[in-house]
Amino acid sequence: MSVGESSSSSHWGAFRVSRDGLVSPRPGDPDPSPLLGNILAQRHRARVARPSIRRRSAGRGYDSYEEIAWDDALDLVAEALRETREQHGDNAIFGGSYGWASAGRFHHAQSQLHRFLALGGGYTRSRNTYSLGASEVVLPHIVGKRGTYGVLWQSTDWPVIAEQTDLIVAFGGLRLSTTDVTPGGRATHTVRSQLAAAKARVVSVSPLRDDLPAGRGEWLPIRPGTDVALMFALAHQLIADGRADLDFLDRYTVGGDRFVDSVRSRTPAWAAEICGIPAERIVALAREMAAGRTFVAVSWSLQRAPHGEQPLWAGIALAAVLGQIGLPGGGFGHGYGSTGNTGGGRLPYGLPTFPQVLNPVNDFIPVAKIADLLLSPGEEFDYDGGRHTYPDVKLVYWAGGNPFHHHQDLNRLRRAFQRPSTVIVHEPFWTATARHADIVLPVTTTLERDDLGISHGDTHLVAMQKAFEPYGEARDEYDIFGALAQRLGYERAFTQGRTSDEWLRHLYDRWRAAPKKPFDEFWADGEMEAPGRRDDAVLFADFRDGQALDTPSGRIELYSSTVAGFGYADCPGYPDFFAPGEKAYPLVLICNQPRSRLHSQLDMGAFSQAGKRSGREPVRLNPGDAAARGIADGDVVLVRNDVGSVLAGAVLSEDCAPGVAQLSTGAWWDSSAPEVATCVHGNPNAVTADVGTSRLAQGCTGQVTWVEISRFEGAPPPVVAYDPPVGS
Ligand SMILES: Nc1nc2c(c(=O)[nH]1)N[C@H]1C(S)=C(S)[C@@H](COP(=O)(O)OP(=O)(O)OC[C@H]3O[C@@H](n4cnc5c(=O)[nH]c(N)nc54)[C@H](O)[C@@H]3O)O[C@H]1N2
Ligand SMILES: Nc1nc2c(c(=O)[nH]1)N[C@H]1C(S)=C(S)[C@@H](COP(=O)(O)OP(=O)(O)OC[C@H]3O[C@@H](n4cnc5c(=O)[nH]c(N)nc54)[C@H](O)[C@@H]3O)O[C@H]1N2
Ligand SMILES: [Mo]
Repeated sequence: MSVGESSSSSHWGAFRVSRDGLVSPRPGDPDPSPLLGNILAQRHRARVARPSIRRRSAGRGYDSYEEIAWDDALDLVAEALRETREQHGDNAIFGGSYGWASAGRFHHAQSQLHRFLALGGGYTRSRNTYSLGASEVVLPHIVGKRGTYGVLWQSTDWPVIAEQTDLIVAFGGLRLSTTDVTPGGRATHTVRSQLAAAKARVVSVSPLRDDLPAGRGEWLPIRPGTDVALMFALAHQLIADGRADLDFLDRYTVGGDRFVDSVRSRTPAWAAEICGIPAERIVALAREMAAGRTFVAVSWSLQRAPHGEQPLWAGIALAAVLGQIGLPGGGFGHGYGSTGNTGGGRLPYGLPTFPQVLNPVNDFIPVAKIADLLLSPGEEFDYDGGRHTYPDVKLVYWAGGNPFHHHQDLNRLRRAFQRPSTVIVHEPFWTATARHADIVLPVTTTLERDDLGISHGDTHLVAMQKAFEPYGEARDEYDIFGALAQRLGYERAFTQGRTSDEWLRHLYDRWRAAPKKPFDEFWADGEMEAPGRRDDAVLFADFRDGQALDTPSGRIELYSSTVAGFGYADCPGYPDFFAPGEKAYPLVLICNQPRSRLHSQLDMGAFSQAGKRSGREPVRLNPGDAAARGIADGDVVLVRNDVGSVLAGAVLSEDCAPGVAQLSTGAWWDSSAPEVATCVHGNPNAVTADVGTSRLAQGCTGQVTWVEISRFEGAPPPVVAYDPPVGS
């Protein structure tokens, strides 16, 4: 590193900050992410400068804030926690606090909060993720717990695919902008080069053409929500052609015979009607799949939708019919265009993370049931074969997430957030969630503290070095929780007597990576190559070689008597096709991940702002659909349905299949003109429905909704989402 330069990292990659405060990519990253263009917005005026409390006049989400001294704010928070525990019990505190927070293993907001709350008596938590809600619950029934870990976090590595695979059939595509991001960051972006180097032909089955880089393969536009029909028809054709691997089904699966029977009537002609892909194209694709080494890739997005369990199960069934599961470059994979480290190697040791303690409270919610939890205390819900009860939550504590970005049906969530007695939020920024808190505590960003950056399978450990003094009076989460624990009488248990600096050295020293530089040398170099990394894994190779899965049968369960025993009509014990059904609105709205930022983070950053249209989030639609509605490129449009409405800037694009529109997530919710729209800026969760995938997983279904789009007449209201609600 040059003199005065500091090293840092983010979920979208490692970078350097010069003495003058300029950001440049980590020199060793061959394909750095353009999202680095947002980094300097960490110093934007939308920051929370001082602890703030809500002026209680209109209700959460409507009020302005008053700044107070740190000691007073900490006293208030400590008192609220003590009172809630004493009067209502530990499970009256909801500390799920879902969200991505920032890269950095020590100052990771949720790890800090969970350790703090667990040591104080516990908290109601959330299970699973918005990313993979359906997969995390259904996969263990299909391939067992270990198999699930393999599918989600190891999988077949890209170099193996690049060398061995003849055909990748990518349901949901292989979207490169999504692979910019890896939870925890990644020092080296390699998906683009590996996809370019792969010999395979790629068929992208997706509603959007640019879910695959231009020129890299064939686009098969599909009606969203109908992939299972296509998978069944492909399986049907393989069987009809005598190309199904019946030996594999017999030896390695249970329910293979049942599956073969069930797709007998699922002809290509049947599927064509449903999914919009011509029958002869389906027949030809099945034959191409049988002709060589074929990899069936299913993106995470497919399961973030109603009945999201099914594309997983049907995709595995299709790969099982091909019989190449466990062969190099064949079989099944999940999330290859969803994150930068799927198929991105593995390290033979864990990561240097902040240690957690056992949470003594057992109450939980499936993560996307947050509004139901707050609205319906005492009510029962189904989850993975169990019946559970929502506890009566009185205090919500959120650090490192933005539910008023990430949850569906934001108006309903706002109603839910009126219910608890106390809402506490830690945020660097005045996000929509901070604006629903009673007490907002300002926290530092990654540029304002030292930390360690690394993710699963990463190539390097990155020194994350403080480049700026904290903004305003912002503090590190560690210091905030230390001060609260001190007030509550368990400071020593929380800190173990270490300062932040001492923790960093401690985590580094006990980290199992070997060989390892001395800490000071690593810190001066700014990084250290992760020793012993490998990227030659083949998913389920050991299973094919005879090692049983940890399912009840030891095999892949294409029929699960466990799931069948739950008796859920919306998720039976085998893969099934559920038609999206008749909709009251004509356009499918794809609410995918933004290419210009991570979720709602740094939406005010230069790269995110450059992608806006007419000052709003761009909504893309097919030129034919636009013409039919008198919409021109650049028009401000109203996107609406029964849930709500949202303004956005129209972008006409042949990359959207007819009937498909696309509005990415993450524009900051702006509810300043409710007479015009639920959000005047472009957050799609103004119009998504708050329903789970099924009674099995109860996962997030925010990926798709159905809408009408029209030109907005007149002068649209200004976007004020980045203006802090502080002052008179
Ligand atoms: N419609 C629809 N909705 C979706 C999705 C979809 O496909 N469609 N996708 C879903 C998915 S997969 C996900 S993962 C979620 C993402 O939802 P979130 O993870 O909640 O979204 P982020 O914008 O990353 O929110 C992280 C917040 O943490 C704050 N933060 C950063 N660093 C720190 C820190 O050190 N301390 C504290 N206290 N705060 C910090 C940031 O400012 C930001 O406000 O969205 C979900 N929502
Ligand atoms: N740049 C950037 N990258 C990110 C993120 C981000 O916010 N920004 N978020 C990260 C997170 S938290 C996650 S969980 C992952 C998510 O990874 P994914 O879930 O894979 O990503 P999405 O962009 O939501 O969806 C990918 C594509 O799926 C297609 N799709 C949607 N519905 C259907 C369908 O019914 N059938 C078919 N065949 N295709 C469909 C859409 O065209 C969409 O572009 O991305 C990660 N990467
Ligand atoms: Mo996610």
